[in-house]
Amino acid sequence: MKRESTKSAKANKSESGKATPPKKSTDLKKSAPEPSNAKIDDLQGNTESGSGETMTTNHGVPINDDQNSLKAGERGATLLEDFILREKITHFDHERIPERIVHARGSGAHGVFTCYKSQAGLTKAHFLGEAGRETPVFVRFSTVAGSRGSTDLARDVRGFAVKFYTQEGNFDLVGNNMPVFFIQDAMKFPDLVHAVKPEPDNEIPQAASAHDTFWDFISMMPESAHMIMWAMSDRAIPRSLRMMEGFGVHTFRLVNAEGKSSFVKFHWKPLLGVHSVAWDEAQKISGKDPDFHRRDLWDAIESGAFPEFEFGIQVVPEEDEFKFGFDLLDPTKLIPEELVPVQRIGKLTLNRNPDNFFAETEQSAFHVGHVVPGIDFTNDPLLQGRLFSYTDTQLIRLGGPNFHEIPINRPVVPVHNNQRDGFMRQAINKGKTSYGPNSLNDNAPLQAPSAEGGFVSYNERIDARKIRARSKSFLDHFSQARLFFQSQSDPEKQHMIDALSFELGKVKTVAIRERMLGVLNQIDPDLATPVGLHLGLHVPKDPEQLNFSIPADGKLADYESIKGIKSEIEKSPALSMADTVKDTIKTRKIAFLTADGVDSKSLNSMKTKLEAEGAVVSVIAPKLAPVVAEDSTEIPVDESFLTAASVLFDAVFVPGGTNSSATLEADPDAIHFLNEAFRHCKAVAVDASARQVIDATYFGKKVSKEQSAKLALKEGVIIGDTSIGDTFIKMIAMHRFWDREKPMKVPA
Ligand code: HDE
Repeated sequence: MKRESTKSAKANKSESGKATPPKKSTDLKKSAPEPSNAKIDDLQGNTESGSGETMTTNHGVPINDDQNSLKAGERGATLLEDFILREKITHFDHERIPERIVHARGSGAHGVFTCYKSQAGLTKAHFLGEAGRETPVFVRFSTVAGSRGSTDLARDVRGFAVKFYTQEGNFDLVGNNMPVFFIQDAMKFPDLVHAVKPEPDNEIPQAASAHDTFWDFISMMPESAHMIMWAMSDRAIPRSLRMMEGFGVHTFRLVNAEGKSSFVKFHWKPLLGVHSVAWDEAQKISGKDPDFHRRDLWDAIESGAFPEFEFGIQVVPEEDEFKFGFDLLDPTKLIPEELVPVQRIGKLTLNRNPDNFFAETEQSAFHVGHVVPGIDFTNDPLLQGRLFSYTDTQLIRLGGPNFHEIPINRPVVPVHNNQRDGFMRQAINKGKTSYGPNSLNDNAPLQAPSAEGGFVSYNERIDARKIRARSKSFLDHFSQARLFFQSQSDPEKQHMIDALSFELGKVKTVAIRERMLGVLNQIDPDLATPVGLHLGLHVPKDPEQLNFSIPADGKLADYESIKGIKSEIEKSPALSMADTVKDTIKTRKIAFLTADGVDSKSLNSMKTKLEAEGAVVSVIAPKLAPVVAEDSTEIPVDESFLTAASVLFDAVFVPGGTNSSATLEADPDAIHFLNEAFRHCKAVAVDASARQVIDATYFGKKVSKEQSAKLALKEGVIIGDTSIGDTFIKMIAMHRFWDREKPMKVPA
C-alpha cells in the first residue's frame, strides 16, 4: 500500500520529468490565494510534505517498523546494530542550534515589495528602478532581549529585518521599530546586551529590562537617553507586528549611476497605523497568550488580510551633511520628519506564511552588510561595527561558512565565485579552477564591470589620523530625548511616567534609581518629578557619574556645555502615535459575550456589519457548547470564558436577550471581561436590552446614562438598538480611549 502511494507520487512528475511543486496545505486557508514569486519558486525544490509517501531513513531505505527498537529477544536489550533507532535518536539529539544572541524570539513571513516610482535619480539599485517592479522578500520580526520561547509582549524594541531577493543579489534592511539606538559605538554593544539580558548569577528576569544591571548601565550612559524615551513609550508594546513602524536607524547612502551619493534614512509605515496596548494588558497577554504577536501575524496572513507597509525614505543631499544641529552619523539621533519629509516609494505586502519555522524563520540570516549596487554605508560607528558582527554570528549559529546556501538565505540569482568547501557545502563546483587569475577556465568567473552591475564602493574621500575617540558632534544626548517626550500626547506622556516608575520600581539598588532620576531631570523635570514621587525619592538636579565614553587618558566632556542644547524644533507630531491612521477596523478582534437566550437578530446584525468591515468576531459563552438563542436557533461558540480573555480582543459587544443578560450579569467571568476591557480603554457596545449587564460592572456607573453617538465617541461606550453598529465601528477604529484611563479607572 505504502509503496503504491510512492508510485502515485512519482506519477505526479510532469512530462519534463520535473516534480510538480508540492502544494501548501490549503485546509486552513480561507480566502488567501497562493502567492508565488521567484523566491517561493526557488524554495519549492527543497520543500517536501511527506503526505501519502512511504517512511524512509535519511538514506532512503523504507522503514517497516517505526514503533519498536531492535532487541535481543522480546524482553532483551537493544542492539547496537539498529541503524534505524540510532539514526532517529542521533538526529533528534542534534535538533537544536544556538539561538540568536539578541533577537532570539522572532516570527517570519514571505512577501513582495513593489516599487511605486523609479528612484534612478537617487540610486542605481535595480529593485527601486521602475514603477511596479516587484521583488520577493522575507521578513523577520523579533523582540531583542528574551530567549526564543519568551513572551511576545515584553517591553522591548522590535526587530524589523527585511531580506529583498533582488536581481542584483540580496539586500538586507535589518532595522528596528524605533529610529534610534541605545549606544553610539559598536564597542559598547556587548556591554549593553550583558546589562539587559537576565542577570548572570540567577538568570532572572526573562525578557525584561526592569532590573538592576540594565538601569545601572543606562543611568551612567547619557547617550542612551533618547532611546530610553522610545523604549519606555508605548512603542515598546505594539498591538501587532502589523501595526508598528520600522526604521533602518543608521544613515545610509544611495548612489546613482553617475556615482552621486545622497544620505538616506529608511522607514516602514504600516497601513493599519501605529498602535499599542496598555502595559497592564501586555503583562496579562504574556500569560494568556505569549504567542500573541506571532499568532496575530500568522492568522492575518492565513485569512488573506495581508500586512502592508509603505517604504519611506528621508533624503539629505550630500552637501547638506552639516546642516543639522545633530550629526547624521550619530545613531542616537533621528531626522525629524518635519525637517525632512518621508517620501513613500514602495510597498511591502506580506502574503505567505513560512512552511517550516526552523527551515525558514530560524535559519534566516540577515546582515546589515548585505547591500546591492546603489546602496552603501556611512561612517556611523555603530553601523561599522555591525558590518563585522552579522556574518561572524552566523558562523557559530548556523555552523559554518556555507549558511548562504541554506534555501531561505540563497539569492534568486546564481552565485559564482572561487570560494570552496567548508561544512555542509551544497554547491558542486565543477572544473579544476578555484582561483583567479586562471587561464584554464578563461579567467572565469569574471569580474563584473560597474556598467554591468559590478558593485563599486562609494568613492568617499578620507583624510584622517587614526584615533580611538568619540566625535564631539555626538555629545548632545538630551535634546532629542526631550523633543520625543514633549511631542507626546498627555496619555502617552503618562504611560512613559508609569513605565519608568515600574521599571525603576523593580530596581533594588536605590542609588541606581536616584542616578536615573538625575538623567531624567536633564530630559524634562515634568518627567523626572512624577517618577521621583512614585519612587519616593528626591530628584537630583544634575546627573552623577555620567560616562561620556571618554577613554582612561582622555579629558572629561564638558557637561555644562551640552546641558542646555535645544533641538531645532520644539515638537515633532510625527513622534506621537496619537494622530496615526485610525480609519479602519480591518483584522480587529471583537468579542461577543453571549449565553443561552441571546437575541440572534442583535448578534447576527452586528456580526455581519463588523465582518463586512474586515473585523474578526468571536462568540464567547460560559461553555463551548453552542448557545441556544431566544428563537431556538443554535449559535456556534468560538471560545468559552475559560479560554478567552478580554486582553486578547480589541473591543467587546454584548448582544441583547433577556435570559442571556441575566446569565451574564450573574457570571463573574463575563463582568470581569467587561471591566477589564473598559480599564484598557477599549470600545464597548451593548444592546439596550442587555443594559443590566453593564449595570453590574464597575464602569456602569461612570459612563453617561444618556447615550448619543457623540458621547460614545468620547467615552468609548455605547448602549442602544441595532442601529449602534456604525458608531461602534468608528469607536473600534479609534483603537483606544486613553483619555478615560486615569479618571475612569476601574478595578479589573
Ligand atoms: Fe543587531 N544583531 N546588532 N541591531 N540586529 C543581530 O545577528 C549587532 C543593531 C537587528 O531577525 C545579531 O543574526 C551589533 C541595531 C535585528 O535575524 C548580531 C550591534 C539594529 C536583528 C547583531 C547591533 C539592529 C539583529 C544576532 C551594534 C537596528 C535580528 C543574531 C553595533 C538598526 C535579525 C544575528 C534577524 C541581530 C549584532 C545593533 C537590528 C549579534 C554588534 C542598531 C533586527 O549579529
